Amino acid sequence: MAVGCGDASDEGEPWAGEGGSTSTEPTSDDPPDEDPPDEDPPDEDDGSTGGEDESSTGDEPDPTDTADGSTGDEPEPSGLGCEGRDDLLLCDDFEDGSVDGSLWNVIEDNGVEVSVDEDFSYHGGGALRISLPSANAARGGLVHTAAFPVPDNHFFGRAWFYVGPTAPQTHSAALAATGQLDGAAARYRLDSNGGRFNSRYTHNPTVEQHGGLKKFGYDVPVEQWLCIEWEYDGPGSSMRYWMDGEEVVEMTVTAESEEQEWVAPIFDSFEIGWRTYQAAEPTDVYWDAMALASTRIGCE
Ligand SMILES: [Ca+2]
Repeated sequence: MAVGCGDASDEGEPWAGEGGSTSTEPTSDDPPDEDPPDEDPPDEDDGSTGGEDESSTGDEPDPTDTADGSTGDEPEPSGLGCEGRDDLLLCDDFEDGSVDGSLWNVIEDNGVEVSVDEDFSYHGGGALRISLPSANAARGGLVHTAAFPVPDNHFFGRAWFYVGPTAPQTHSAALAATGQLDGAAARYRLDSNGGRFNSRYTHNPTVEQHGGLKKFGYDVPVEQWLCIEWEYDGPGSSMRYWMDGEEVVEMTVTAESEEQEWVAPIFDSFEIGWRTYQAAEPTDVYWDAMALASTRIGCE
């Protein structure tokens, strides 16, 4: 069962996830080699005091930011299924046996296979599976546009994540919300480097740091399900993540926390999947019980 707030009018529309509807080619601000392998060495295990990458993120976020009511309260369990969830902007529990083409455009670049696995899931009897070969710029995922723009350009997300048998150690991207800002794609993302999740912002005209601005982090668990929640607040230039229900404050971005504001575009698409900018060991990434909403959704 999968539901979206939009109708199916976007079905069949060319994938517009990378910089609007102009092209399906990689955009200039996000080439496959955007990050060299040594940009975020795997041994970087201290995101709060890391190397040059952290130079723009010296302001530790105020943990009290989590108590602002709209984002910090633990939601009441509302179930993981999508049946009847008209309160959500988008919901897919991958229970239909295949990818719902009315909601998603599928990306399979450089040998990646995207499918619904009915034998392995967190919830119910199906999950999205991204089978990654060892290849540069391997990219598999789903892009949704119909729910965008979202109210107030501000949304929350929730999805259950699994990777195995290994977690890619090279630079990878898992989630991305994209829009146009001053004529170029700007993205709020969840990436990983050296097996560690990080908040990420890319907008080539204004971000000089190679590979984008980033804040570490959270160790990517291997062969275990992880509930990932996120908040992308455009007007607030704010990004938050929760892992298994706990906010990862090291990854929290606000307009006040950064030397350079992470100016959000008007989000026009959302991508979930996995892409490796450099070759990693072959592995599988799974996503299940994903949803987008205007309020925090919760893990169960
Ligand atoms: Ca499922």
